[in-house]
Amino acid sequence: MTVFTRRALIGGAAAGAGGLLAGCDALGQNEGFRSILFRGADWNQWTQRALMNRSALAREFRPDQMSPVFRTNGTRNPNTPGYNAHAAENFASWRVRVDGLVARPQDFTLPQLFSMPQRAQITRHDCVEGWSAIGKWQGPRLATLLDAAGLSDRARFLVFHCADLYSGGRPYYESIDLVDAFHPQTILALGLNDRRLGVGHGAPVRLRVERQLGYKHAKYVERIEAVADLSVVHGGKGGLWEDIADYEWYAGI
Ligand SMILES: Nc1nc2c(c(=O)[nH]1)N[C@H]1C(S)=C(S)[C@@H](COP(=O)(O)O)O[C@H]1N2
Ligand SMILES: [Mo]
Repeated sequence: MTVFTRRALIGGAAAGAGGLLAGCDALGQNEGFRSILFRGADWNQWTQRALMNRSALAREFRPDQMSPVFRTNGTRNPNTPGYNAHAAENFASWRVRVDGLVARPQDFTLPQLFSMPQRAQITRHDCVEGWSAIGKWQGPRLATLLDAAGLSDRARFLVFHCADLYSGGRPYYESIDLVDAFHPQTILALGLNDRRLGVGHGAPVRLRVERQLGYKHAKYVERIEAVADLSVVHGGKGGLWEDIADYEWYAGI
């Protein structure tokens, strides 16, 4: 399949409105404008989807463009007894369970995840709290696990259940649709900047879903559940922040 960049797609598909859209695309590179564009009432999800080819790759950067420091945000250490026990043995018995609407529910060990074909990508992480960082992420594609587990044709979303708890004992969780799940840059990252993922960044495994804002990139992933409908999971809006703080479920960038 040919993958077009967003710029090429817009340039080709909307030649008549070229000036306007070219200007839009340039503005789209600007952080402030982008957050207005993608959260504003005039530009709903339909407009975003119409303008963007969702299989296009997120921009990848050169090694010399990597941020000297990659911030941590949200939970920096789950600090539960269970997580601390895993950390104490360097996550040797951590498992990622894949279940729900799959033919072969199963647990993946870290050695299994490391032995799958790995993808490495230098991308920019954009957090809604107003910071960005460029880092190199490495790990197997989510698609590899989903193929091994045999995703049911009733599955529509993947829910990522995390090891950290927020106030009231709410676990962090997030979800994505199948377009993002099978996107070539969607990986379960085991490494950041050529090292094993640290606790602050979601050790031992976190999602990278490069066409989405930071909060979609679930850290401390211990279970991936395939579902037909998000309304049955926790508060029903597909993620912790969606449930408790009205964040958009679709956070495409
Ligand atoms: N499990 C879990 N995943 C999470 C969060 C969190 O608090 N818990 N925070 C999210 C937010 S808002 C951001 S910006 C990124 C931060 O990733 P980093 O700490 O590696 O920079 O993780 C996301 N994934
Ligand atoms: Mo964030």
